[in-house]
Parts: sequence; structure tokens; C-alpha cells
Amino acid sequence: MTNHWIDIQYSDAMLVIGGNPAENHPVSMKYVQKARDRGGKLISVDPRFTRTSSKADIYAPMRSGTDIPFISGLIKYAIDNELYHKEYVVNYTNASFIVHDDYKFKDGIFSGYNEDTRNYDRSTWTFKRDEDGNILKDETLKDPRCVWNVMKEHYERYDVDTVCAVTGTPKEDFIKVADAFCSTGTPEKVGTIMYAMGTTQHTVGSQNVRAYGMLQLLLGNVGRAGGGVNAMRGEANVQGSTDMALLFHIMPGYNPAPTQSERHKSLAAYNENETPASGYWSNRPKFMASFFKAHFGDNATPENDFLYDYFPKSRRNNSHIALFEAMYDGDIKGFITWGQNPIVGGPNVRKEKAAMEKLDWFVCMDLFETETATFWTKESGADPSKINTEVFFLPAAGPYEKEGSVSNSGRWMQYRWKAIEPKNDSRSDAWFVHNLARRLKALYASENGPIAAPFKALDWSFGDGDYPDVDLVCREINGYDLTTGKTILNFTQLKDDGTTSSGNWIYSGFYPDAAPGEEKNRSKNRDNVDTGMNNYLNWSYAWPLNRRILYNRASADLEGKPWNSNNEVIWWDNAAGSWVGHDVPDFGAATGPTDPGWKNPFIMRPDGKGELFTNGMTDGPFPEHYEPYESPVPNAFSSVQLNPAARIWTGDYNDKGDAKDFPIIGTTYRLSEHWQTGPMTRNNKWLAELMPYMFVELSEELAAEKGIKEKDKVIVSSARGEIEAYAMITKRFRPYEIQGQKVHHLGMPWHYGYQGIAKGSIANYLTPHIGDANTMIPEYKAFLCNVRRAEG
Ligand SMILES: Nc1nc2c(c(=O)[nH]1)N[C@H]1C(S)=C(S)[C@@H](COP(=O)(O)OP(=O)(O)OC[C@H]3O[C@@H](n4cnc5c(=O)[nH]c(N)nc54)[C@H](O)[C@@H]3O)O[C@H]1N2
Ligand SMILES: Nc1nc2c(c(=O)[nH]1)N[C@H]1C(S)=C(S)[C@@H](COP(=O)(O)OP(=O)(O)OC[C@H]3O[C@@H](n4cnc5c(=O)[nH]c(N)nc54)[C@H](O)[C@@H]3O)O[C@H]1N2
Ligand SMILES: [Mo]
Repeated sequence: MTNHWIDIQYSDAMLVIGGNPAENHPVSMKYVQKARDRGGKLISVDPRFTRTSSKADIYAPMRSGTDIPFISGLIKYAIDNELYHKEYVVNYTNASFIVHDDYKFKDGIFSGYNEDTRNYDRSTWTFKRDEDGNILKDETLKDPRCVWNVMKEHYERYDVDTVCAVTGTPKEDFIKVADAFCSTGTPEKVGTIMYAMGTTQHTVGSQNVRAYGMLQLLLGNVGRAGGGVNAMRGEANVQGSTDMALLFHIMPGYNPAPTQSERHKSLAAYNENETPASGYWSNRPKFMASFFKAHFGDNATPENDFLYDYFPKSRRNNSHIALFEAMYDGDIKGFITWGQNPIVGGPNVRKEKAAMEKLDWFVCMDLFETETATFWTKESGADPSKINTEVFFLPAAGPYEKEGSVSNSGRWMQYRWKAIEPKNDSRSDAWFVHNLARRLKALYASENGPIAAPFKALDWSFGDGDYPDVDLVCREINGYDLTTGKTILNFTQLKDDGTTSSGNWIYSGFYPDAAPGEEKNRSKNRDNVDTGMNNYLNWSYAWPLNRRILYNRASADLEGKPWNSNNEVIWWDNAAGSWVGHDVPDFGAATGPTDPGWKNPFIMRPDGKGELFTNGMTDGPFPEHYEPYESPVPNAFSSVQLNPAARIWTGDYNDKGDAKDFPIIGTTYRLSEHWQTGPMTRNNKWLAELMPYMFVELSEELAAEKGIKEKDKVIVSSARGEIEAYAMITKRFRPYEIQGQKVHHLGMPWHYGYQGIAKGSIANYLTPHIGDANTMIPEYKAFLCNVRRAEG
């Protein structure tokens, strides 16, 4: 989130699109309701009428996979009706930048496309520069090649009629949304966008999010209280897990993970190729050197390139689908699931199960014996006599049986204390990782060679106890000055010469050197006094630097005054010569009106401007509509059907369905009563009783066409498999009219499996192995299927 949960109350319009907070983030609804009490409007855009929709002032149905046309329609609407925040757009975004002469867009394809590799060369998605390298601009926005006009031309095709024909949204509903949300394009009003998996789980998932970002920049809604682009994160600590780099492509603190490419062949090459000349990321070499000092300790020196060579470099994309495809191909022989259950949660489960059946060894660390832990049993449909995998199960302690921090969607790092001791022989995840690391180090201590060397060099100084010393872990994450031994105040003190150490620069500052008797660990802060605009600066610690609203310079106008006196975040105090206010300023205190960066609120960008046009995506500088991998209709905006940069997986089990056999759009979603793949809720008697069976939700019209009655057993099929479920006939789904054609849409939860008390079919037998062109997140939310009554 750019903002945080409690801040939502300052919104005049809340566009909830691709998320269902009433069911999946219920506490947030308290702040949604506060905003509504102040006159704010709640807008719900969802293919299905959800409990969030039931609380909304405006509900607009939209078929799965069409967020880009919907938002592009709003972008065009705001431009055509001059509803955008002009001063903000001109000064705080790159609208005035002149685009590269060779940048082009034609019939769904941007310049630089290579059909064979399905990749773009992005060199023309850049700006024109003068001899000194300065970007050419036209702040009058008249130049036909400035971003503003190139963008306007790009979205010319997204008029309301075409948009509604594609999304299936009734025109009057679309106009209601457009009027309500675009009304926030003034200094007086602020709107927020709240999104989650309905947005991201698509072949265009990242561009969906970008479209939201562009709309918010146009309306001048980023950096302000009640504004922003707000991802409602999923698992309690999923924000923390990405911050700490549980994803393959990043290092802690969002530095790109080193790869085996030439660009990364040494730390110097990495720094040169990954470090911009300006913007906050110009500090990257300091973060990298400090990270390697944390990782390898005294063994890392400037002379040995901080042992960069010892750090693993990925040779392929290691995201979820790619891992399972590699496992199926025999390229991965061992597998550890550490708090995940892919045989229920992974896409195209038949493929993922077949992949696991080829493993030499498999380790599952979990609270429960999950479907994944038992993938080799008859119950899973496997033939155990043919599976040679050696399986280990390590019982893990649950969240309340251990201490540590969780970071919520608002980036608030909050400490949790242990409530009870772990049961029986279960151990905390920290225990597992600590002992695994120590045993591997011991195992390699007497060996030489390239595999032993990184283990020997690894610095693992978390005490001699059986359990790691949490304070030493905190110290390592925060970082310290190696010349004084003191923990550093925050990341502004990090250096690239090997004299500082920090495990994760963005968290640097949560554990500063404190005065005697003072609590160092700021994630334990629990002062619930409102420090202004409900930012609660003394409750928890928010990265970076305890800042609650990112890019908050943009909450103030060109003179440094809040755009609106009822919505103050920070402002420039001339007498004091510094920024002051209710939040930690994004700008250094001394950045005054004469500073060249005065009008550059987007401090992470080299040019300090919000990007209406970007070089940062694999699939285009502007979001463009492509149909989902499986879709019943042709793309109305170009002749390119699928995102041309999405990777396509073929081969065993990767069948693609077409509308002839599978004419219905299917989607998957969550229920309040169940959690994820279900072990934690389907093993709970009370929750199992509340939601005991797998079901599929159908419209009355589709049920009538198929002769299906309420509670009938039905078979839902896709090109990948079939599942059994009970029919639940509701008004929450309606047939869509898409490009003059009637299209049915159904949906189902994906929480069920064959272990635990409440059992049911695994929805992910239906979903395909295809993902987003940038992140590879699977397209769980839109696929083709069919439904029929089960025999007998
Ligand atoms: N009770 C409960 N709460 C949870 C979870 C849980 O399992 N149970 N899981 C947690 C986790 S890990 C996550 S990631 C979050 C997920 O939170 P959400 O994203 O809110 O969860 P979903 O129900 O998967 O999807 C949200 C909505 O997206 C809609 N949708 C489907 N396709 C599209 C589309 O193309 N566009 C748009 N705009 N909407 C679409 C669906 O109809 C659904 O109502 O929830 C978290 N909270
Ligand atoms: N069709 C479809 N599929 C989806 C989605 C969808 O919307 N539709 N959503 C996707 C999303 S957003 C997500 S996040 C994934 C989730 O996919 P997974 O992460 O695979 O699912 P979870 O059920 O959250 O798995 C968590 C496991 O960790 C165990 N566990 C809980 N606490 C601890 C602990 O402290 N330590 C250890 N070691 N284990 C613990 C639980 O018992 C459980 O088995 O599913 C994805 N799959
Ligand atoms: Mo998630």
C-alpha cells in the first residue's frame, strides 16, 4: 500500500476493484464505513456481486479479465471531460516529457517486439534528450509527442461504448462509476483504489495495477491522505515476506536478485547496470555492500567483491509455474514446502502433482498433514507403488507458539509475542532455519570446493542457543556500523565501502541505538495516541523511516502547502526551513523551494516524476487490453488476442480450452469462513461446519439452460480436468452481454481438498499453467469451463 488501512477513512471515493475486503479483509471495512460516514462513496467493481458490493454505493459488474478496458475507459473519461488534476499532472508526473522518436504502437503491439522470443526490446520506450542528456519537456502539453498526447492517442479507442461492450458492464453503471471516481481529480477531493487478487491473477495482472496507478496520477490522488494505490495484501505477513525476498527475483529490500547474465557477472557489473544516476536507487551499491556484509560478515571485503561470487545466481525464472515445469522436466529433484500447499493452491494441479511424483526427495514443514504432504497416496489419485520420492514431514509451530514480527499491508511492522509453547515435537520456523543453517555449516566445515565455500563463508552469528537470539536477528536486519559496533539510526547511514552491515535496508531504522532503558525495537511500539490524521507514528514501525504515506510530498502543492486544508499530510514551514506535519516527510528536511528536486515527489524515480509512460514493464509502456489465455471472445481493441509478452507453456497436461467446448468464463475466489488451501480452517470443526462442501456458484439463467437445480451435484470441466461440486444458484452472477453475444460466468471457492474435516474437490484442477508477463502470477481468475449435472 502507498497508504495504510486507517487512512482509508479520508477518502471521498473508494474504488474497490479486484478485491472483496468485506470478506477477505474485514477489518478494513471499519475504515471504509468511517469514510462513508463522512460522505465518501464506496464503489465495487467485480464480476460477482459480493458482500463488499452489498455495502457499496455503486456496484458495476465487469467480466473477469477486463480491468484494463474498464480503467482505460476511466482514463479517457477523465481526459475528455477535463476531470484530471492539471497542476499535479503537469508538475508531478512525466506528462510533459517528449517520447523517443521511434516509439510506436500499432494494432496491439508496441515498438521493439520480437515474435520469436515473445519479448520486447524496450529501448524506444524512453524519452528524447538534449546533448547534455536532459529529458526534453513541454510543460504546455501541446507537443504531439509529449507523454500526455501520446497517452491520449493511445486511449482514444477506449470510449465508453467499446469499453462496455468488452467488459459487459451496463453503460449507466460505468458512467456512475466514472462520475463518482473521476470527481476526485480536484485539489478538494481524494480517492483511493483498493485491489487484490481479482486484479493481479491475470496474464495482464501487473498492467492492471499500473492502470490503477496511472488513473490515480491523473486524478492527483497519490501521496495524499485517503488516496493512493492500495494492495490489500493476503497472508498476515505476506508484505513482510516480499520485503524479506521470499520471491526468487529480488533480494531483501527489493534489489534485483543476481542472475547468471553478463549484466551481473560481478558486483561492479551489477552495480553499474542496476544503479540509476539519480533518484533514491542511486544508493543501491550501499545497500548491496551492506547486505553482503550481513550475509558473509568479516569474510566479505571490498577486495573480494564482498563474496558476490558465492551468492546464488539464478539461471532461469524460478517463479511458481516455472519451478513445477522444471520439476516435471526432471531439472529439479528435491523440494521443500515451508508453509505452502501447492496441491490445492497451485494452478493446473494435475500437472503439479505429476511433477511432484518425479521427485527424489520432498520435505514438508507444516502445521498439518496437507494434500501436498500426501501427494503420493491413493487418496490423491496416485499409485504409491510407482512413486519413488522419499518424503519427510517436519511438524511446525503455529503463529501463536512463537515470537516475531508481521508486516501488514500498510508496511507496519508489528511485533507479536509468543502466547503458548509449541505442542509436542513441533518447532518454530526460526528453529528450523537456524538449525538447518548450523548443520549445513558443520557438514561442510571440513570440505573444500565450490559448494562448501559459500557455506563456510556464511556468517551465522545468532547465538549458541538451540533457538536463534531474536535480538541478534533484529540487529542484523537493521544494520550496524562496523567501526563503532553500534546499530545505525537508519539506512541513510549505510555505506558501500564495507564499513556498514544491514540485512534489509528498508527496515533499517526499526532497531536504532536507543538510550538506556528505552525500547530499541520499534516494532514493539504500542502508543495508540493519534499523532495527527490517524497516522499513529508511535504505534509499530512502518518502512521506510516510519513513513505512513509514501510520496507524501505530493500531498502539498507547488509552494509546499497542502492541496486542501482539510487533508493535510505534510507542508513546508518557511520559518523553520523544513517540512513538517503529520507524517515523516518523504523529502529530506532541508529540501527547500530553491532545491532543483522541489517538484519531484516520486523520489524512487530517477527523474522524481510519477510515470504515466514507463520503461519498467516487460509488456508495454501503457496498459493495453489483451484477452485472458482462455477467452470466449476475440479482442475488440486489436488483432492480438493474448498478452504478446506472456510466456506460454505447452507439453503434457498443458491443454488449452476453446469456447466451442468450454463456453463459460470461470473464476475462483475466497470465502470468509475458510483460509487459503484450507488446512487451518478445514481442520477446525466450527468452520468446517459453517462451510462444509465445495460448491460452484451459477446464475439462475445458466442453471435453467443446463437443467441444474439448487444443491444438485454438478461436474465443472476445463481442458485440464473435471471436478465435482454442489450447485449454488444465485443472483450474484448474471450472464454478460459481450460484443453482442451472451456469455455465462460462474465462480467457485478454491479452499477445498481431500485432507481435514471439510473435504471437497480441488478447484485448481481446472486452472491453467499461464501467468502474468511480468511476475508470472498464475491466471487463476479467468479461464474457460463448462458445467453439467452429475450422473445419478
Ligand atoms: N477469509 C479469508 N480471507 C483472506 C484469505 C482467505 O483465504 N480467506 N486469503 C488472503 C489472501 S492470501 C489474499 S491474496 C487475499 C485476496 O483477497 P481478494 O483478492 O479480495 O480475494 P478473492 O476472493 O480471491 O478475489 C477478489 C474478487 O476478485 C473478483 N474477480 C475475479 N476476477 C476479476 C477480474 O478480472 N477483475 C476484477 N476487478 N475482479 C475480479 C472475484 O469475484 C472476487 O470477488 O485475501 C486474504 N484474506
Ligand atoms: N484458484 C486459485 N488458486 C489460488 C488463489 C486463487 O485466488 N485462486 N490464490 C493464490 C494466493 S493469493 C495464495 S497466497 C496462494 C496460497 O497458497 P499456499 O501458500 O500454498 O496456501 P496456504 O493454505 O496459505 O498454505 C499455508 C500452509 O502453511 C501452513 N502454516 C500455517 N502457519 C504456518 C507456520 O507458522 N509455519 C509453517 N511452517 N507452516 C504454517 C498451513 O497449515 C498451510 O498448509 O494460493 C494461490 N492459489
Ligand atoms: Mo495471497
